[in-house]
Order: sequence, then structure tokens, then C-alpha cells
Amino acid sequence: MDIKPKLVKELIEERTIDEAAREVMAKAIEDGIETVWDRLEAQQPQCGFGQLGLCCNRCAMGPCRISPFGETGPTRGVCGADANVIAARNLLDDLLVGAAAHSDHGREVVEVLLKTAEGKAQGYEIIDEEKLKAVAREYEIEVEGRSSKEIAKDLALAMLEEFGTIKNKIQFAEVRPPEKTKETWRKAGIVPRSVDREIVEAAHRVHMGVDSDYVNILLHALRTSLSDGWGGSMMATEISDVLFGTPKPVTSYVNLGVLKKDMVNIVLHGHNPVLSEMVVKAADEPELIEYAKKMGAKGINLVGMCCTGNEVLMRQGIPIAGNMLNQELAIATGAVEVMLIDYQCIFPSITKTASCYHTKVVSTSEKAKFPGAIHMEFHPENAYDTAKEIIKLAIENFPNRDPNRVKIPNKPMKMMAGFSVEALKSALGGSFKPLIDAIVEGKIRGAAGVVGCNNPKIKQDYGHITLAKELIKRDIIVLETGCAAIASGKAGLLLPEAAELAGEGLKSIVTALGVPPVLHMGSCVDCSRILVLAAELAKTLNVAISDLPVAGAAPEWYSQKAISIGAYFVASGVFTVLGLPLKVYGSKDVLNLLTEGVEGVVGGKFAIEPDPIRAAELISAHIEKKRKALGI
Ligand code: SF4
Ligand code: MSK
Repeated sequence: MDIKPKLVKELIEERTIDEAAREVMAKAIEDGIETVWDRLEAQQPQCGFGQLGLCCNRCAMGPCRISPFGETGPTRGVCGADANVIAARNLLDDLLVGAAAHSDHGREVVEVLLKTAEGKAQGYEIIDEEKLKAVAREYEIEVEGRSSKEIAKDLALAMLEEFGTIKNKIQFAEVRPPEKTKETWRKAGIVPRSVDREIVEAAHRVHMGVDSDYVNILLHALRTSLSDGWGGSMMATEISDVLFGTPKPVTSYVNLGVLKKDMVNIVLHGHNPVLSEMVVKAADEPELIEYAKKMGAKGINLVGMCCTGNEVLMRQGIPIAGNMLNQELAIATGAVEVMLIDYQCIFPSITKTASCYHTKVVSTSEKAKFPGAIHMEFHPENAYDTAKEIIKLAIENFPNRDPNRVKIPNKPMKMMAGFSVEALKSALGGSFKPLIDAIVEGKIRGAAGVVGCNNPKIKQDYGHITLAKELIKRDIIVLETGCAAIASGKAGLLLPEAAELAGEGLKSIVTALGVPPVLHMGSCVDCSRILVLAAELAKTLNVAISDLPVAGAAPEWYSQKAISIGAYFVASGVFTVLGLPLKVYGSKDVLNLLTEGVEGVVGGKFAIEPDPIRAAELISAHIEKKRKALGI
């Protein structure tokens, strides 16, 4: 690529606020590496019908497009579907994919629990027995006088049954939300009946000639999202805690500077921790460390990326190299021996990027193969051996690194993570009362869950960081997961010292507790932790979640999973601000229902606001409105 130096500087400043990423991006441009930003540019102008949600390509009579200008063009597709039906159906289609991704991830974690209980999984054990028992009790499973393995087996089977249950209920959605929130679901007819059923039914409804009423389609979208948030995702979180430990506050480092010049670097990228946890364990094997030394390295350096990174950061303190838009740049440092991938948010072009360096991409899931990757399939039965094999492969690749092509930024940022609901409660002295008191007194005005991805349409991390800073300034505590949390880590907001940026009230509380004003609560599936926390607070106050002074936001979302998360926040009663539009602007009715009408049904609604400062104002106004209604 032949770009003038001044233009390179402008370009990288336009693309990201992450200083370490800027350094490596300059190198990537010099190396002629194509990145996600180049591909976005090559796609311009993107299709307006698609952006408005007015394009339908679901059957062979189409593709069809609806005129956004009324009668001047077609107002119906070949089958007769109008803008409302097409936009609502497209949204449900996206959402069901996101819910399926989360829930299928959840199912795999529960399957590992089952195999562990049966003694068939290699390298796994039940680390958090207390949590196992607590969750088992919620599932009405006998725990007294029984071994962990017996309890785990019953729990795993009970959860797996719920993916296709005919009981018409999901246990977490029964026992965890406040009664008043469940009542709104019952009235709206959106109580989730089983995890798979809602997803399959959503896929059925979007077929031509099935659901043709946009209101009915959107109600089912809410129900499907609830089966994710209070079902599949919640199972993923809770059972990962049982198997690998419930997170506790931990200090680590973040940004591309966590890669090490003199060590074998392995990047753990994707979403599911089941194999990565084994890699973390195996990396301590003395024979492997010796082998790395024999091959000329000082040791083995594991780092995370995206949500697999968040999982091993939260529980094991493994440093994290970055969020979604950092994946190609990690390879462009020239210092990555293996990029280990499971699934979700991995660019299909990652092997092409790797082919420009010595990096080997190792795919591990039968359902996510990448041409050009080395496929070493993960099975719980031999997970530990597979993990060791992958580490060996990385070690053997170390001598292939070209030291002249290595550039690693040298300022990793310190961060604190590990704020599970349990950790938060214990930091508060064993009960949420001090937090509720601080909210009632007004020292903390409320809480906002800021979650979701990066999207190259927004300067990387700008939306997350601006919003988080604006919120803490207004004494709103920020709870984060996913790429949002990684962004905050890179910007120093996950340090207790960031309290200096908070308003006086919030500052006094977090300083007394020794925690940051922005709390890292985990990966995307761990948005379920935010639901659990909201439910706990609402139950303590005997109100619905929609009565709480809380809000949600996804300033830089890109993924269908983020649509599902946003929808289950809304369906649970949370006002949720998106920084990029949902693709429904071609239908005023659909847009109005999502941003207004739905509030009367479930108590939550969406707002679309690309400006993070304005988004903070909306959240703050909402929180003040809820405080007033509560009389605090
Ligand atoms: Fe066109 Fe209807 Fe087929 Fe969609 S379902 S492609 S609108 S004919
Ligand atoms: S990794 S879903 S880009 S948060 Fe969970 Fe990040 Fe979004 Fe993927």
C-alpha cells in the first residue's frame, strides 16, 4: 500500500483511539496488510436498502426491496410483504442468530460439566463447589449428602433438558427475576419456554407466509432474547464459574503491549473458555517451559483477545491483547506464534493476515473451520492433550519468527477485572445494602451496563470511553462486559485511580471500596451477570427491574449477539441506548414500537444515539426519572 506518512497518521487517528493499536497499525500499513478498516472502505457506499432493513432475500421469489420513498417504488415484495413485515422479520432473523450463538456456547459448557461429572473429561474438575450447590438448589436438585459429581451430573442433565424442554419453562427465568418483572412477561405472553424452542420458532416465523404481523414478530423477538439472557447465556456464565472458578478481583494488563518479544506468544481468541482454560493449565507444565527455552524463548506467554480473552482474564488474570478490532493488528506485530481460535467474532480473513507472517492459526471447533488454519479439534475427552499439542506447535514455530519484522508497543496498561456478582457482594461486605444505601442517598445516582463490540464504522473505543467517562462523571457506576470492558481497560478506566474522573459521590464510594468506577464483569455471555445483579437489587427493593435507576448501552455494537443482548435488557425492563442504528429505519412502525411502544409492555425500550455524550445525557435523564418515581 502506498500511503503518504502524513496521511497514514491521519488515517490511524481516524480509526482508533487505542495508542498501542495506532503504533501497530502504522506497521501494518507499511507491511501492506489489509485490515477491517480497508475492507469497510472498499464496501462504500453500503446498500441503503439493507441499512434500512428494506431488503428481503429469504426466498427464491426475491430478492425484493421496498421503496423508502413511499409510492414512488414498490411497497411490497413479490409475496406481498410490506416494509413492516420485512424490517421486523429481518430483525428477528438477526436476533435469533445471536441468541443461538450464545446458547450453543452455553450448551457446550454444560456438556463439559456432564462429561466432568461422568469422569470422561480430561483435565477438568469442579472448582467452585459452593456455586455448584447454590445453582443446583435453584434447580431443585438434592445436594445434601451427595458428592459434587453426583450433583453436577443432575444439574448438567437438567440444564441440557431445558434446551428442548416440554415443561415450558427455563428454571433461571423462573427463580431469578423479580415477581413484578415476570408478571410483565406473563401479560405480554413472552415467558421463554425453552432455549432451542424460541430460536427454532423464530426461524420458523421468518419463513415466507408465517408471521406477517410486525407486532407479533417483535414480541417473539423479545421472548427469544429472554431465552438467551435468562437461559443459554446464564448457563454459560454459571457453569463456567462452576468449572473454572467464580471470578474474584484480579489485576492484569491490557493492549497489544502484553505480547512479549522474547517469549512464545499464544493469543486465545473467540468466546468459549473450555479449551483455553486447558491451555492456561498446560502452559505451566515444566516440560513445555523447558521446551520453549530449548527453542530459544524465555518462556510461554498466553494473552487473550475478545471474549475468550475476557474469560481467562476474569478467572486466571491472563493479560488481554485487545478487543475485536485488534485481532489483525495482534498478528501484524509479527510476534504471535499461534492464534488459537474457537468461535464468534473471528474474521474469516484471519488466516490470510497470518500468512503474511509466521503466525499459525489453530482452529478448534468442529463448527468453525477456517481455510488456511491448522485444525486441532477440541473434545473434552482429550482436551488437556490437545492443549499441550497446541502449545508445542507454538513453541516449534518460535524459531520461524523474523525479529526484524517484530514491533510490540511497550506500554501495556494495568487493569483490574473479575467483578462477578459474588465478588461485588463480598467487596460490599456480604450484602448489596451498602450499594442500595449509596443509591438512595444519591451518592451513586444509578448504574449503567455498557457492553458490546467494536465496529469499524466508529473510531475504535471512542464510543465506549466517551460514554463511560461521561457516566462516571455524573455519579453513575458503569458495569461492563465484552469489548466495551477491554476498551475501558486500555484507557485506564479499570483502575481504582480512575475514581479521579468520577463525580464526588461515586468517587467516595469506589475509593472506600478500593475498586474502579467502571467494573469489568466478564465476556458477552456474562451480560447475564448484569441481569442477576439488577434482579437482586429489584428483589431487595420489591420492585420490577424497570423501576430501578439503571440503563444499558452498546455504543459500538456490530454483532447479532448484541441485538439479542439489547433485546433481553429491554425485555427485562432496561432502557438501552445503541450507538449504531438497528436496521429498521425503513419502517416507522417497527422503529416506533422498539423505541416507544414496547416500554408500555415490558418497561424497557431502545434509544438510538450515535453521539456518546448525548447518550450519557439520555441515560442520566432516564435514571433521574426512575429515582423520582421511586421517591429517592
Ligand atoms: Fe420477496 Fe417475500 Fe421472498 Fe422476501 S419472502 S424475498 S419479500 S417474495
Ligand atoms: S467479542 S460479540 S465483538 S463484545 Fe464477545 Fe466483542 Fe461483541 Fe464479539
